[in-house]
Amino acid sequence: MNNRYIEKIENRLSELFDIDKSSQLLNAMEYSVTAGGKRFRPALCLMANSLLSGDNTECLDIACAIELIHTYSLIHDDLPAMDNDSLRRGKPTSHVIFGEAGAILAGDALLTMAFEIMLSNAKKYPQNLDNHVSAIEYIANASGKNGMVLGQWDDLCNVDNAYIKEETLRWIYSNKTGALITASLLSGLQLCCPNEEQINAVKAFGDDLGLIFQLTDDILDVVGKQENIGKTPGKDAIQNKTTFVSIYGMEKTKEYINQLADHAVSCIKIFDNTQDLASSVYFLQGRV
Ligand code: GRG
Repeated sequence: MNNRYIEKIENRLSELFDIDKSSQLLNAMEYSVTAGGKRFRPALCLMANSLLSGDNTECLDIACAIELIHTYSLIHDDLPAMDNDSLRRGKPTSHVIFGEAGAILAGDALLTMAFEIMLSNAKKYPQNLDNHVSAIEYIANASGKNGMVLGQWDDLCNVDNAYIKEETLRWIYSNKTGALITASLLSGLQLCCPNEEQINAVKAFGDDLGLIFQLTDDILDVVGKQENIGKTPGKDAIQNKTTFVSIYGMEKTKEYINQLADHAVSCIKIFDNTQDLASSVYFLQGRV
């Protein structure tokens, strides 16, 4: 992953939390945001923006808002009512530190803050307002009942179900994980007023990348070490979940990742400067 993007994201996230934290709520929000995520989704947003624009200034708050949404989803996913985990990003999970109610509220407030930031940012660019609205729409659609929350819902129905069909699994993955990854890319691109061909190319790339992301996550759940993945490994087996690895085995899953990776990179050939996006694919491949 390109450090140039990560640095911009980290600096802006620090600025966004450089506010009065007399309320413990703000501390709880900041705790999870600064706990050390890879910043994969916001980096994708800036990389897609860079396909058609040299300067990410207009896009940076959208990228950071995506990271806040992603962080809220991790806080809620770790709750006892969901995945019930006590480790995330190598640190105790939010509810371990702030209690269950505290973690729920920190997640709620991060989700809302994301939209506050994107709307305030949009107002700074009245000449490009329509594209900002479309970018926010991509993110809203991918985060809620048409995307991540729906995927999480269906995924919870997959607990203790070792025999779900591949088709159902793909549906869960594309909503739970893929939707926000694709929306991260499309929102960044959208600010540059892309044509239909460019949108379709980035969407196809995002759909492959989202699946690669989830498949590598499935593999890491089996072979990853807690100190490297920052969370408890082996959860899928404990919860008796169907995954690609449980259906096809490790080697076939890796082969499929490589096929998807080749296809993803070929989808964006219509752009001149695809090194950064291609490197995001290689980064995921290199994790397993
Ligand atoms: C609770 C609404 C709600 C949604 C939860 C994110 C999610 C949906 C579930 C997390 C479970 C999981 C392991 C999903 C697979 C993909 C994923 C989101 C992994 C974590 O993302 P990374 O690896 O984490 O980008 P960092 O910490 O680096 O940001």
